[in-house]
Amino acid sequence: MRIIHGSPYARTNYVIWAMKELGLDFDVNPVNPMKGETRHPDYLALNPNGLIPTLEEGDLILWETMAINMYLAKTYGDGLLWATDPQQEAQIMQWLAFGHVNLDEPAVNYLLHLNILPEEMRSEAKLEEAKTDIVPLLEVLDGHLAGRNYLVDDRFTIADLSLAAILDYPRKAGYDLSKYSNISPWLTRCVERPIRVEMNKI
Ligand SMILES: N[C@@H](CCC(=O)N[C@@H](CS)C(=O)NCC(=O)O)C(=O)O
Repeated sequence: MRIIHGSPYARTNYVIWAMKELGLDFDVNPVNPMKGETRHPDYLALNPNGLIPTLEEGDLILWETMAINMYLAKTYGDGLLWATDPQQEAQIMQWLAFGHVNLDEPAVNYLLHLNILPEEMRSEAKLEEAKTDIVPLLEVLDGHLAGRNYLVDDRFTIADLSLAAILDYPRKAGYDLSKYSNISPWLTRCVERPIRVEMNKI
């Protein structure tokens, strides 16, 4: 039995996309941080950080989105979302770290202060900071994608999935990526995958 604990609209969404691409069966146990459900003792017993998502797969309890997606891709994605060549594997990990450690923070802060947080908690200064902080990261990504269809090995891997998932929310919220001439077609290529199109209908 595989259970993903979280909210389909938060970072949990990155994991759900990966599981769907890999054709894995799973249940979603809804955990809503806005209702304090991440602070419930039962949830803290799974993830002492009080954050979503958490993957439960048999005896395995795993948190941190990047670790979960690496585990899923590596275990079930050979030839699909992962790589067998150690150098390509390292490049996938490089882009995952870039996405989850660097890019995710300003992307999420942009959304939080644009429209997700209750109005009284939003900050114009933090919104502007997120917009500024994301620019050099987008420039790095755009530069790498010049002349490439995908981040590693010119095929869709967990690195593309994770970075596209991170950027898909700002894109849908109106963040203008059009000036990044390589990111724009790459992101379209990723989010127009049939599984993602289905997910975006919900
Ligand atoms: N580094 C963690 C971050 C997880 C995280 O911040 N999750 C958010 C929702 S997307 C959360 O649980 N927030 C609840 C809170 O901050 O109390 C990961 O990537 O899994």
